[in-house]
Amino acid sequence: MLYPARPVNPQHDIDSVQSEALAAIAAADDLAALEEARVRHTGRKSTLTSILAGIGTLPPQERGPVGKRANEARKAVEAALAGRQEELEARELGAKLAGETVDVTLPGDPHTAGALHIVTQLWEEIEEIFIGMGWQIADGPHVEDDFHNFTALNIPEGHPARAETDTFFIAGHPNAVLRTHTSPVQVRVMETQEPPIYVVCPGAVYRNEDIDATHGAMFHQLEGLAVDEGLSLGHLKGMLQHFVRELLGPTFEIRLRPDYFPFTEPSVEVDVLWTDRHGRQQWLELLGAGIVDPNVFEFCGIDPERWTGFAWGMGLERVAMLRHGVGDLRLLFDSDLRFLEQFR
Ligand code: 2NL
Repeated sequence: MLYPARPVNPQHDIDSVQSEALAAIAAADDLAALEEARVRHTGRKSTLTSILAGIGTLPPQERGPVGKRANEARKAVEAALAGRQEELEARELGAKLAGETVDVTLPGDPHTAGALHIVTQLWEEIEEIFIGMGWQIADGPHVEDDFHNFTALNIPEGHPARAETDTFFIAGHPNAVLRTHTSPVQVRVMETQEPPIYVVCPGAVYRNEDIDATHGAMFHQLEGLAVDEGLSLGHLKGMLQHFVRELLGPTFEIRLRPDYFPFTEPSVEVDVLWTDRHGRQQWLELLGAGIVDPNVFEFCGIDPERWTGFAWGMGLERVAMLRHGVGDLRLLFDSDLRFLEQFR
C-alpha cells in the first residue's frame, strides 16, 4: 500500500529528528518501551518516514543531499534500535535466568527408606506360598454377625467356646461382634462359592483380653480352608509340610498331635521342630488344624455327604515372634523405630 507523501519542510532539521529518536531509543528501559519508540520514530506516521517519502517532491537540486542525509539518519536509528533490542533482550534473559537459579549445594530432602512390619512381611510371604499352590486369598467384614462368627462354626449359643473367647460386642447391636477369628470369611466363601474351594484368609481379629507379653486385644490370624472330594488328614499334613518348608527352610520337620476345636473333627495341633540360637531343639506349636466338621458344611449350604474339607488357623504375631526371637508381643505394637528398624 502506498501512502501519499506529506509536504516536507526542506529546512526540516534531520539532525534533531535523528537525535530525538536516538535519545528515545537509549531511554527505552524494556522491550515494550523500545517497540513504542520504534513505532513513534520510524513508523508510518513518523517524521523520518514522511521526510523520506517526500524527497521526490523536493526541488531537484535538494533531492540528493536531503535524501542522503535522511537515509543516514534512518540507518543510524535502525542500528540504534537493533543494538538496544539486543541489550534489552540480554538483560531480560539474564533476569529470567537469575530468577531460576538452582543452588546445587543445598542439602536434598531426606529420603529414608521404610520397611514392612514383620507381621506384614510374614503375611505377604505366606500369601505368596499359597498363591504358588493355586489358592485364592479372601477377606471379609471385621464387624461380624453372631451366625458367621459363631453359629456357622458349630459354636451354638451356650457353647463354652463362646465364653472362652472374650468377644467385643457392639453396644446397642446385640447381634454384632468384632470377629474373634477369620473363620467367618471362610464361611462367607462357602456360602457364595461352589466347591472345590482352596482359600486363605488373613487379617486382624479382636479379643477382649488383658494385654501382656503374649496377648493383645487385636492381632492377626491367617486361616485356610480346602473343600474338595476325598480330602483327608494326609492331604492336610502333606500340604502343611510343604508350606512349612517353603516358609522356614527345606529341613524343617512338623508333627501332628490331637487337639480340640468346635469346627473340626478330628482336630490337631501342628508343631515344628525348632532349633534355637544355642542349637537346642524343641517342638513348638505352630498352628491348629483339622478336618471340617460336617455341621459346619450344613450351616454353609455345602453337602457333607459329597464334600470333605480341611482347615487350619495360625496367629501371625506368634510365628513372627518365634522367627525373629522376639519375647514380648507388645514390641510389635509400640511403633518404636529402634525396634522396628532392626527388621529392614
Ligand atoms: C488356631 C486354630 C483353626 C480352623 C481354625 C476353620 C474354619 C472353618 C471351618 C473349619 Cl470355616 N475350621 N478354621 C480350623 C482349625 C483350627 O485355628 O489355633 N488358630 C490360631
